[in-house]
Amino acid sequence: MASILERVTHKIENHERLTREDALALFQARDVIGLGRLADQVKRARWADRAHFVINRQINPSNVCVLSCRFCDFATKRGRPNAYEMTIHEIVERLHPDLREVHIVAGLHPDWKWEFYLDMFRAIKQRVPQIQIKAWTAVEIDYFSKKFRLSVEDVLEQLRAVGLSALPGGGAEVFSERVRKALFPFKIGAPRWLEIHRIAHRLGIPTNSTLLYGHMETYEERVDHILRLRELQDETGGFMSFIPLAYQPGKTQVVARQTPATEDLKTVAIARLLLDNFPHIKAYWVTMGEESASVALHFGADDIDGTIGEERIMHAADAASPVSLTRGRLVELIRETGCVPVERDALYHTLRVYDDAACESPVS
Ligand code: V47
Repeated sequence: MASILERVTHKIENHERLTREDALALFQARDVIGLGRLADQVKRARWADRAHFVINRQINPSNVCVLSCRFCDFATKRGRPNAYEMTIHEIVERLHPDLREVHIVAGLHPDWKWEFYLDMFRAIKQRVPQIQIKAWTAVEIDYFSKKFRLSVEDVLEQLRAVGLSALPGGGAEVFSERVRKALFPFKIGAPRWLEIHRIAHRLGIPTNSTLLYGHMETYEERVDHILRLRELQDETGGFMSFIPLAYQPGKTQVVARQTPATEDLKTVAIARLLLDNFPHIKAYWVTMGEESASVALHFGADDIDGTIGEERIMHAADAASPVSLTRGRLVELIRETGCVPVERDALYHTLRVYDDAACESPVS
């Protein structure tokens, strides 16, 4: 009988879609290298040897949050020693003219007014007019809608009017009611997360998607999550990328340690094979680490995110990665894998292809 890899290879060659059963069998397959090779072929058919990155800055304006999700080491309450809140001035002074993307995600702040969020974007655009703002997860959009009594459409349209370009993919965690009840019972679940992304896509706002894995979810739950994203993408076509986020256990005691590299690489590869309608699979170096992220570029990923500058969510959970990488390091990291670095903007427009190593001057 043919192995699962042979069966899946046959399906891919015949442009047949992979099923839930295929994906579950791939998670059990022992031939991780063969799986990676197959995902790499699929990636190469789309992107050849290109690998994307972005000159970006992450800003997490506050960790004060009305929720207290069990898996999260970032959120806290006002008055606690680790609580912080940035002013608009403090946000804006983190930006510089070379940036193409600012990625903003925070806690669900109990007191900030709607005008504060709008003024934040106005000030960002005033400081760096060409920057693209990728901000607020579906969880935050839902919170704004309820707190400020606006429809989701109004929230998104008003944010777009002051500079929003795209939504990040966070807040999805894992689309399992079982896990939600255990780890984030007061956060929106799958139907609302998907609905908000559907609305964004309908309004022409592209979005990303994530999966938080490596805690208490099963392979079935991981696969169901990815398939629900595939289903919405069939309907709207509005997702740019899928980002598997390896859980950083921090001090939460949800699990003892982070998933091993093989698990991260399998998840990237299976996502690339299942998500035949997604342009990009991102190996997020902050959670995977630079080493696994670079190997992931041979396991189906075509993107490694960006310079970041500062990251507080994963680092509150003791992520071992640095908080920032330079453009030069990202270019080098991609080149070391044999891929061609492609600098992109937040919407994946190509800005520069680093295809001539010989005439490259050192990049900062
Ligand atoms: O929703 C929280 C996750 C997400 C931990 O769209 C954790 O390009 C691992 O939205 N270990 C927010 N993950 C991050 C996010 C994101 C990140 C990178 C790229 C993009 C993009 C979006 O971070 C949350 C949650 O799922 N998270 N705590 C943790 N300890």
